[in-house]
Amino acid sequence: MKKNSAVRIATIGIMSALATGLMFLEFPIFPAASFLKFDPSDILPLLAGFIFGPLDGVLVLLIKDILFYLLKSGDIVGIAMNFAAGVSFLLPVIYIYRIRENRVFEIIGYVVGVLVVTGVMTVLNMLVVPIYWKVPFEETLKLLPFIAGFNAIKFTIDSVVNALLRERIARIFED
Ligand code: RBF
Repeated sequence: MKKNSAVRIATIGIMSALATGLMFLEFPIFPAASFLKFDPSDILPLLAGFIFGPLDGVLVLLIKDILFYLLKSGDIVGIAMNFAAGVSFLLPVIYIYRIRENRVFEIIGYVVGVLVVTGVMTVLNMLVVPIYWKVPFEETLKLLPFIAGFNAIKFTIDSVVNALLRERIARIFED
């Protein structure tokens, strides 16, 4: 797919703005770990990654997180965790899809992406939560099922929505 750079830059801008808006819909899934908030905004970086490439996906994610930090959150730790989760999901999905651009590799990508983000964020939370919330490590361990469950649910939903939308949206950009 050939992409003209003005279209690419404009689309990245629109996708970043839309993603920022979607992030405002955030809500907690588990009352026991209410700092973990679900929002559907990571679908846009993923779409950008499929259409333009992995680095453009990361760019949409970064712009979304910076804008959300400035407009609403003000919490650099939460934003950094959101970014870390987005990247550790997006990169495996896109790089696996690029091995063979077909439905099978797309699905393998989603499965590996969900496993990678769940593993990475579980470890990261074990390191960050005791410092961020000033709770002992044993208390943090009790949150482990919620942290793993949260990431698995969030990124499975993103995968399903992306799988349903991706081709229709990518078609708009075909020359
Ligand atoms: N977002 C994720 O998608 N996965 C995570 O594992 C995750 N862990 C977080 C841990 C802490 C301590 C905080 C403060 C936030 C975390 N977030 C995570 C981001 C959170 O869900 C939300 O998107 C941001 O806090 C912005 O409101």
